[in-house]
Amino acid sequence: MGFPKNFLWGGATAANQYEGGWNLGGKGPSTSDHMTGGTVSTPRRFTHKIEEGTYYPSHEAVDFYHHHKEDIELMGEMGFRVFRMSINWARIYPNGYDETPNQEGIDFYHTVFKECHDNGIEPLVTISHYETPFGLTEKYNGWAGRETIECFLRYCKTIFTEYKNEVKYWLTFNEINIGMNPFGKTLGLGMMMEEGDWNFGATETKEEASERFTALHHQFVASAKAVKLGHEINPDFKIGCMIAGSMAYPYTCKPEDVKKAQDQMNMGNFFCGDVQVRGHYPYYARRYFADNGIQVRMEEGDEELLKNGTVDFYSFSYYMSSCASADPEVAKGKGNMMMGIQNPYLKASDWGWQIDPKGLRTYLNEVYGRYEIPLMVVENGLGANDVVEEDGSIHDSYRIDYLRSHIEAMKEAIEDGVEVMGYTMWGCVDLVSASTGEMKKRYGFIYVDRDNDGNGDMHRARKDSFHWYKKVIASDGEDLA
Ligand code: BGP
Repeated sequence: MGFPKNFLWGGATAANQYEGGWNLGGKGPSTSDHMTGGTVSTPRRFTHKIEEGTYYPSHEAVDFYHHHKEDIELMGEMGFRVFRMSINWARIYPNGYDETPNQEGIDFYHTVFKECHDNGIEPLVTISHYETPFGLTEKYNGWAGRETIECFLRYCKTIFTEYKNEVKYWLTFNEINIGMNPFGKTLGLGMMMEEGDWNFGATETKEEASERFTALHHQFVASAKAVKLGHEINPDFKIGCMIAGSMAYPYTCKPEDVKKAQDQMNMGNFFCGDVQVRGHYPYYARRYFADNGIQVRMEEGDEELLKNGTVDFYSFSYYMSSCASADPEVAKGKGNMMMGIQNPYLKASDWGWQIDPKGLRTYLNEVYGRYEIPLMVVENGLGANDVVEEDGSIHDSYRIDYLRSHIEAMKEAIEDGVEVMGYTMWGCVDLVSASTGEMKKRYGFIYVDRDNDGNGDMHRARKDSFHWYKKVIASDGEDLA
């Protein structure tokens, strides 16, 4: 009972929010490098050209590029067994479509992986985490172009070969189901978006929706081919999918609400996992596409490819849950990427994300029951506004409470019989928020001196949660006090 001894405890980051050095060492720009800063009330803007005098938080982010040694040592001090990070695709292939890789980029990650191993940490690498090279966006409209599949495969071949003895765990696309929403078309699918505010409530025509689902189909094919290729290069590789876990409850027990919640779970949560784990489109796709006039451009042989490239494990992010109602009048939550209806039984974070640890246990059971393959929680955490005391200490008891309750729920799920491989808390070092572009929305065990406008000397500091998590890992999840 309890957490297995080999449980992969650790933390997670993504290059676009963490690494910086956006134009150093031969790196090209990615879609994220074209997103300006924002706040919970002011949306981020997407610009086609990099505007002089405008602040783009990913450009320096929190400068892992120059702080990797220090950060990985701090992770080692906490006892991390795994560190989830992403390789910045445009650091390896600056335009995405280049014929040859950038050696300086390749060397950078060799250094990082060596530091991980020197500190007893196994890297878990996300191959694409909101980092489509901007060159591909301009040339092929990102993943809407079928050519992007081959560019991605070339990139995968390079990194799988280079790092085959340094990295064992891989994820193909971060939160691939962000592409199920119009707001995910640029960040997730690398498609060109009109200049202007990033709009979470964006609507689209049937043609645009067809283009988006075609782009997503290309990612499914690319993911399947990558899994197959990875296993050929090193049969010990474990390659997973990564889903934005969204638990939707019926707002009432009215049968209409129950059906609405089921639809929301299918289209919002299960669709992509169904393709990547089972190797074919789910049965409900046909009706959804027909009802919405969506036509996906598929080629002969694609079905076979999907079947032959199913993932080894299912990973997901989990932050909150939401409700579904058939009544359009029921109030919507605010400031929430998934835009669910508020649950009267739950409290929300300062950014409107509804905190629901028990939902994590339900979610784990739900997904394990569906697929019966190992699961991994690769993102979970609380974005909060931390206060630095005069003596430099940071007392983040609210974060400890959040994490404790979710770890307890995960433990219950393990005792229910669910196979969970590991847990990487999101944003273990403070980093840029994906939805709002802020620094103020902090997740870390490790504080970084950097604010929303790019001020600060980037020094690192241990928060109270740092010492707490160290105890959690040392006790294999037994000491959560
Ligand atoms: C997920 C992303 C991460 C991360 C996290 C927290 O959607 O995979 O990149 O940012 O959410 O979200 P935010 O940064 O908006 O608080």
